[in-house]
Amino acid sequence: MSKEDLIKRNCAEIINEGKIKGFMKRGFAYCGYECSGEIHLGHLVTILKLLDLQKAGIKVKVLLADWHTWLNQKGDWKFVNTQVNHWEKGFKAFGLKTEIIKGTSFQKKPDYFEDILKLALKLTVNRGVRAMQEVARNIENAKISQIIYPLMQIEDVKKLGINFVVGGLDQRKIYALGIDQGKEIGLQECVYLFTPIIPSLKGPGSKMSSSDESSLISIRDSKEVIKKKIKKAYCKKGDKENNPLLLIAKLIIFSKFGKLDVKRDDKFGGNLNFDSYEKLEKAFESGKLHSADLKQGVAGALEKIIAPIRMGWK
Ligand code: STL
Repeated sequence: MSKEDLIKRNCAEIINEGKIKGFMKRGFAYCGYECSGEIHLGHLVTILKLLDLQKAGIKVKVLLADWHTWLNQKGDWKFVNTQVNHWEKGFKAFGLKTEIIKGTSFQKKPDYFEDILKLALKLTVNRGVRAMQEVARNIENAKISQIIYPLMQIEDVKKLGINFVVGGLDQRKIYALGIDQGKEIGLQECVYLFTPIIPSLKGPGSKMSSSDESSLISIRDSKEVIKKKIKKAYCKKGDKENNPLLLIAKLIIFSKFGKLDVKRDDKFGGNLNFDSYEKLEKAFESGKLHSADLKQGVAGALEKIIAPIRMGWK
């Protein structure tokens, strides 16, 4: 796979795709994270995208957005600081060669704040709230802090000198604000790489979310817990759009290993080895691959991915 294809693979949407080549020689990539709750497979999708960028020769930064976490009402500073320490340990365990930056380490400068106010002057309250629709806690009672939040996210891109912005598709409306109003603060041009959202293990309607333990698989889950959660997961034949296991296979397992092996008893036709996601999807759709076997294969591969991270964490 070419470096450009590596950067582009598995994205739900790319903005400014034509600029990828130009930025490849000198670009920086980043992804920001609120630090609260478990690091789960949804986060792993963006981390693997950062790894793709790193393999393509691009320098990577991870932002632990402590101030954003606090602004989004996730907890007080005692909570946020404890979480940031956890998350830092987690990220170190991934093997990303990255600079890990705490938001408050650069966001407290006067010129950062001045840019926030320049953006605030141009953006309606309405649009600010809409941008936060998929991210904000308790959006029905949005606090002013939660519309300051997206403005800061845009300014982060400027201050960190980023050319490749990585985020889940739920971040799209926030960065779109920056694309529209970035000229107010002299925001540089960027490639935006949005990754798909992994649905909840419980099935359609919600995403894998740090605030719902049964929706997610955490990088701290034991082998047994992974097995148990996968066994219970939504996996309806014929519904390939909302199937969390297929998406986990595509975005995480194939991204990491390029294959998926399913152990199966001889009396059910013996082991299956898939060397592309497309083949796996076809086999599942046609009924050749049974839900229980898909689950066993996914659980086994996830344990291989998570075991070293879990170990590194301790
Ligand atoms: C969430 C959940 C999550 C990540 C984020 C938000 C992203 C936050 C962020 C903050 C500042 C930035 C970039 C991203 O500059 O997993 O609710």
